[in-house]
Amino acid sequence: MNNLYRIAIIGGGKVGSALAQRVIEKNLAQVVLLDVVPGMPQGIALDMNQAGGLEGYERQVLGTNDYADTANSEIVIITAGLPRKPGMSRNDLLKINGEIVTQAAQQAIAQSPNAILILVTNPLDVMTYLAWQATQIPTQRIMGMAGVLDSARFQYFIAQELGVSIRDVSALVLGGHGDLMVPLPRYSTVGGIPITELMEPEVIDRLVERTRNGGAEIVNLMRTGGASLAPASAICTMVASILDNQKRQVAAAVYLEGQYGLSDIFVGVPCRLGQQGVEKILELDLTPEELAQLHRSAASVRENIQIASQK
Ligand code: TXD
Repeated sequence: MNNLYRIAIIGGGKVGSALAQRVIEKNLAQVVLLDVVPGMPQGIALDMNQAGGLEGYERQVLGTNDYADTANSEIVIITAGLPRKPGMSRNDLLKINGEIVTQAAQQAIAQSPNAILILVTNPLDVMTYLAWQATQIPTQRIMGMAGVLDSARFQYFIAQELGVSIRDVSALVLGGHGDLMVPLPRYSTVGGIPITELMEPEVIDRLVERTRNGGAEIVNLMRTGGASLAPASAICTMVASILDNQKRQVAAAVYLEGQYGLSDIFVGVPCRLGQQGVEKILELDLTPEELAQLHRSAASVRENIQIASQK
């Protein structure tokens, strides 16, 4: 693998900084960490670079407030955004983060016109659509991270419930990254055996519900801020698959043009990730109920795109 790859992370908050750490610890790429807060990404970078000798990594993080430093990145990951503050409605947040993400995507792509863009900021599927509209980059080169994380959460809950090694569990979650996401028990397995053959339906329903509320459960426990470690691992999995051309088959928010009866929308479905970005979208033979759930989730994404796009 060419170790001189360069990735840019826009937004050096909890997820952005955790991702920077994952990427350099795996020696995957040089990292440029950009944030609007002066000094903050520079401080994080210095702190992480000083651990290089102890952890044994040679890649470094460059902290910056200037997009020029992100030039010629192979991948740009956008985690920039504001959390919801008291008195701010969901719709207000939608518009504010929409503006942040739109500007971040435009400025980053201006510096790295051939980059692959991975969106992370919530509401994820909506932000991915807005970033695509703002940059007009080919749809193969833009995607949102949610399915890998949601599937990892489902995977963990299944392993815990059955008391089996998490390594033998493979789980699949489709749809938008919200409480209408669509965990798919039929396609979730332990050592190749679908969990529908290993657990009672009520137990599966409980795990599905917990997966849907996976992010909120952590926010409720932590009270300030939310998940960052598993999200960073999920993004890092996508980054590694792209840089290393691994062709991992994962769920990600990708642009649909008729698949699953959906068009002109980004929503989570299984796809293969390699050097070209989204190299293949897989269309599963869903049951009418599963398909209806996916359409419900997509309808809510579409509604939010409209709200975010209103001036
Ligand atoms: O599955 C998923 N997609 C997610 C998404 C999993 C976890 C977190 N998810 C979302 O990612 C979350 O709801 C947020 O929208 C983002 C980032 O989460 P994080 O926990 O890292 O938020 P922070 O710590 O508030 O960091 C956001 C940073 C912060 O440092 C701001 O100063 C910065 O974004 N920020 C900006 N950077 C650059 N440019 C602009 N305009 C900007 N505005 C804010």
